[in-house]
Amino acid sequence: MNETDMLFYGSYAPRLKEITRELLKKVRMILDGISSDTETAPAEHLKARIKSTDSVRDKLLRNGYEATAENGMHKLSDIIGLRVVTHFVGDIYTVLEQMQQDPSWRVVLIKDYIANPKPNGYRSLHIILAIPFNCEGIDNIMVEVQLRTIAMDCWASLEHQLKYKKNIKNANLIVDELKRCADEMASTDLTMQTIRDLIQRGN
Ligand code: 0O2
Repeated sequence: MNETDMLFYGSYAPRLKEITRELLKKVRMILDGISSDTETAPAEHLKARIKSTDSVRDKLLRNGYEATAENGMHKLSDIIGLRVVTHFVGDIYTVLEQMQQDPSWRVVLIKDYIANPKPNGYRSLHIILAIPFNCEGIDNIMVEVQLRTIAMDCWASLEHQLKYKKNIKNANLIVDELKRCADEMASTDLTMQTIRDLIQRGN
């Protein structure tokens, strides 16, 4: 959290940082548990972020709310966001299963953009969790956990960069090409999963 974010979040800031640390620890434990059960690490990496002031303000204004930290805490479900990047598609559902069983939170919503990709080709599985906040009169906050493979993460990261390039010529062509890349990467993900299954079964 930079200085602008500290000022924006004010008295919520210390608790937000504390919860983010706790969540990272908890999810790391879940990933380690899967690793020791299956003898393969499900995640390539795990990271967390507290939403930037600009991003909170944009989202609140877009949804017709005043751009305050208090509204952010009450109206947004991704002030805290975690991202688990897995090796294989199957790992995503293994992690989901473990997260659904954990008593530290309540699973509020699952958005499966892998089974149902967004029209632009975006794929990931989003879990919205309700986590005890117990600070400044707020009992619970929502947290968004994004689960995606390395290939999905690669596509999302490149698409995110390109989206912010202004004055793109042939925008329709670019959209079509990005969608084609997303579909090709999804197809590769499935092939990699099949190869892993074959290896694990001993061919
Ligand atoms: P950041 O930088 O991650 O904070 P909305 O955000 O209003 O469109 P909703 O329902 O809140 O919709 O969330 P949604 O669409 O389920 O997921 C929001 C987050 O998923 C985004 O966060 C991105 O991180 C990611 N995401 C969703 N769609 C796309 C996409 O088409 N391309 C890429 N690269 N990422 C996507 P934020 O808030 O945009 O930003």
